[in-house]
Amino acid sequence: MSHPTHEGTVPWPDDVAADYRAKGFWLDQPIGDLLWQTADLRPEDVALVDGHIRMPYAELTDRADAAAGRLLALGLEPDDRVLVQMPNEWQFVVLTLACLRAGVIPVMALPAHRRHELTHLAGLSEARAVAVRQVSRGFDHEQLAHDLATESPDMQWVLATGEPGELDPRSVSLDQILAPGVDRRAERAAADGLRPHPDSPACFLISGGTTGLPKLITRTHNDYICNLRATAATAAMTEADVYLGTLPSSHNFPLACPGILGTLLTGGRVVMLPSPEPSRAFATIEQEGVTVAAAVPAVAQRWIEYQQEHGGTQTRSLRVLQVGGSRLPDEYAVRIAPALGATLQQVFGMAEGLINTTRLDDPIEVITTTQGRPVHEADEVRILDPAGVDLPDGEPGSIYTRGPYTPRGYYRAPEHNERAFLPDGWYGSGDIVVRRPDGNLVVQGRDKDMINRGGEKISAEEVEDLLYRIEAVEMVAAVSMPDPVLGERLCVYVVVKGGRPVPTLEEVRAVFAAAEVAAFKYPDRLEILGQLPLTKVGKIDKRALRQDIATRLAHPNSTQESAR
Ligand code: OOB
Repeated sequence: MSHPTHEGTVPWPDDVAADYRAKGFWLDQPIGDLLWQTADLRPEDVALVDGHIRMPYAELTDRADAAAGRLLALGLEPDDRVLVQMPNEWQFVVLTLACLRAGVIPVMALPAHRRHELTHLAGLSEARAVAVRQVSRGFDHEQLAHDLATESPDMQWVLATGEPGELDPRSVSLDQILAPGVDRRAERAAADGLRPHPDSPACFLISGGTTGLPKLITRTHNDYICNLRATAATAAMTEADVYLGTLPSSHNFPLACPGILGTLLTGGRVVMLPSPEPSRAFATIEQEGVTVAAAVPAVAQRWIEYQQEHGGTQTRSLRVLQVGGSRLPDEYAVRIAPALGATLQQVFGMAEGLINTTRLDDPIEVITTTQGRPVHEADEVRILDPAGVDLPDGEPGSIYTRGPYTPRGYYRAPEHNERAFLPDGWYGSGDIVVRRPDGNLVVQGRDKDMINRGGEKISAEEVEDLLYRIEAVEMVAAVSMPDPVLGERLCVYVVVKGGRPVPTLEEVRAVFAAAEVAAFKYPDRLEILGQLPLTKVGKIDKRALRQDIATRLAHPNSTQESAR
């Protein structure tokens, strides 16, 4: 099958791609084809649950096909991008499937993103439409979407749930787009005929990012199917499974590891919940007979504590609890099975590709102390020292990877690609990892300048750039500080220009709010220093600062500004 050339993406080399095809790792089918095959086998079975809505497979695929047709009728074309920012609700799933059918590419913005991030993502992807829930958690997404459309030269449509606003002629009712079809057979036939190229992007994911604003990651139909099938296999998914989607669905983990798409591909059922708050999550698990759920460590921790406080058997149906996104402390790992009655599956993954998991039948020691091993036989992993030399098992080093679902570069980011990828396509995630002789990986730290705040990734550079907008700021450094709940929080060190008033944490946070930045990037703590410590080569010594804040937290009687 010939390659389409997708400007801005970095293809796998031809010989590697041919090998992946020959071995059946790439099926050369669009995701829609496979998913619709699964759906056709069980039209009456409930595919998607959201509150009182219970949508059978037939209705899900009908709506998605009708929606695919309506998106194209609007004027969108295959390969056009739609910036999608929606909460966990059935509309997100139908819209995503419609895009996959039509070959329109969803750009998976996070619900927490605000003008700062969305403007960047819209510009970089040249999005022609934006899709939002009108108002979510008290925030007027529709208004912001209209502002984006006004400012972004490519953006022609604002798709919003609810009655189309009278704001301007670009408004389109997302409810109407996602409504049931009128002529089922015709809409199905039309969508069947679209079949996006399997090497074309199925979606754009957002990178956690270490430099400035987030990068876009193009995931092709071929690579994403490979990701879905491998992660569904390691979670032993079957059509009897009921998956609970509580993490924001646009993250790779709940979307595709196996997540929403992997569950649907297996013929199981997806239950959408807007938040992982324990009382509601537990009630839903019980009511819907949820068998598989995914959580970040902070959520798993809350679930364990809630269960221990309230007792009962609400989570009885839960077969697997996947935990990933940041390091799960071993002391919590051992408590999951006894408290929740589910097998823990640690997941060390990245939007850039490689997914590692523990296996359900692994010894308990592996499950509770490691982050597992690659899910696919063709995943390649190397652990390198700072000079780029391969390290033996047992020695910590930087992890590099290649494989059938790990793209070879970020979208339109040649300079950044030079830093993040080795010349022969190995992606360096910036995690410091030990590979044990049994092949399992243990994540020990990172050498990337990022803060992992409960699974949400914050680029230190992005935060520092924002801080320099403050007049009085002479020098800054953003570092992680340990936190018992989120694992890490964001601490900023600031040197103030001589004679200028020292800003408070509230003032700093107000600057971030005024810049309309996602709230998880607001600093949690501010430390003022006369000067920042430097390394021998004259760079800011962040290791010393992390040590400093850890010491201050351990001895909390120093004068400081804290958000907590
Ligand atoms: C997931 O994806 P991203 O793209 O938000 O973040 C990737 C980074 C990794 O490079 C690593 O630094 C960290 O998140 N991470 C973990 C981890 N899982 C992810 N660090 C320690 N232990 C873990 N278990 O976070 C993601 C994507 C797919 C599945 C699961 C997580």
